[in-house]
Amino acid sequence: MSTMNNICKAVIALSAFMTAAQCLNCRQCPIGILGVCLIQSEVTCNNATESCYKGEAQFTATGSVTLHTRGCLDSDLCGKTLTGNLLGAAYTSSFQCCTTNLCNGATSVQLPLTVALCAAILSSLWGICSRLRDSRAGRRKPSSRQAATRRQRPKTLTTFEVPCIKQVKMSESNQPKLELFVKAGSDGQSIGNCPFSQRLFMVLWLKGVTFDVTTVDMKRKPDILKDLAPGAQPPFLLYSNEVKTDTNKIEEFLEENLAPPKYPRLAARNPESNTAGMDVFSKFSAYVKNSNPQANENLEKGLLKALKKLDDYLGSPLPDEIDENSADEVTSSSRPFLDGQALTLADCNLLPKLHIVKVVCLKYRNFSIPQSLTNLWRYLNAAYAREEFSSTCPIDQEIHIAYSSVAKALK
Ligand SMILES: N[C@@H](CCC(=O)N[C@@H](CS)C(=O)NCC(=O)O)C(=O)O
Repeated sequence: MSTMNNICKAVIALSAFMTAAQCLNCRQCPIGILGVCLIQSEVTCNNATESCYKGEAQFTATGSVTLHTRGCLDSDLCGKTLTGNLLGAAYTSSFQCCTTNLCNGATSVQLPLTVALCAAILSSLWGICSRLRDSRAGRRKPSSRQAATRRQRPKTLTTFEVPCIKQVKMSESNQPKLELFVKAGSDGQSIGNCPFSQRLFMVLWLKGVTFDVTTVDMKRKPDILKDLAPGAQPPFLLYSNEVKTDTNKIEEFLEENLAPPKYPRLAARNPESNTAGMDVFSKFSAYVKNSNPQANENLEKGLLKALKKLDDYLGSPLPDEIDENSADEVTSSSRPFLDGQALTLADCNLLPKLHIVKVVCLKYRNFSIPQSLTNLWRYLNAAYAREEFSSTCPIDQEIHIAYSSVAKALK
């Protein structure tokens, strides 16, 4: 399992170097020999100044080996023939560009993961095409922030740190195209503070389906979204070519359409799990929005009461934890999640909000969830240990920024 994980991470790490990102989609072939592309995928270019390109590099000494590459390229290199020197060998390279989606080649091929991995390793070791491009285009390595978000990629080979659309497609093709648009952070790229977006992100991840995630910068909403979902706020889901904008309905739709036997059922079995912790967020909002020092204590008590109620739910056995045939009476529960051993829709709804409560209360009220709420802490720790939750959380600073004008100073 962990070997598989490492393999996936290796593929992701390698492909991260080979791909660029943003709104124009291009065919990407990091390396092709004799007209055959070794690993082909789609890529979304990094910025508006890039075009799709087909490139050829010929080593002048031999004249016989021509390398082909495809991908995104700074437009000012288009049509140029360049000469250079790579590892002591002189080469000339030329780039032909075009500027419409996927204009630089034929339909992508889907390679099995192992083949793709080998090709990726091969081309990465070789590194010729990227060096050719990078030495000419002056491309920088990804920044540490980008590198950090890349590490968070889901196992589905989905990326979610870039605006617009991008995914290295190496998985099954017989499923509808799914794309989740989530709110972007203050940098316009990373995941923003939006519990609805995180909820759906978690649902899709838990379903085990392949999907794209696109962060939407609310300050400069891409035109494509103005057409797709005018006036709507993220999250939205694009399912085949249909846009859905209501979080609850999207969740229902996914549960109905991505159902067993192919996909897991995620609904909680006990209806109480869906309402447990429901009042935590409203009590939290009242607590952090208040600026009157006299009211603070009572509002904090209100939040504590709601947290304690949730703690009690998590510490009380569910009906299926009580064995009717056993002589021992079961009086407590040590289950990790709201509805039992597995994450359910109830957790996807509550956890993003609890995370915000934890982060905002510490920053703006110096308040921490009491350690005495052991069931609640068991729950939170179990959740943070799961990638579906921890990798879909915005960074704390995003939450701080989002609440900087909402949380009021006490005076
Ligand atoms: N589409 C959602 C509502 C989404 C929503 O309220 N999104 C918030 C963030 S979680 C938003 O985008 N607010 C505007 C903003 O943050 O600029 C629904 O109706 O279920």
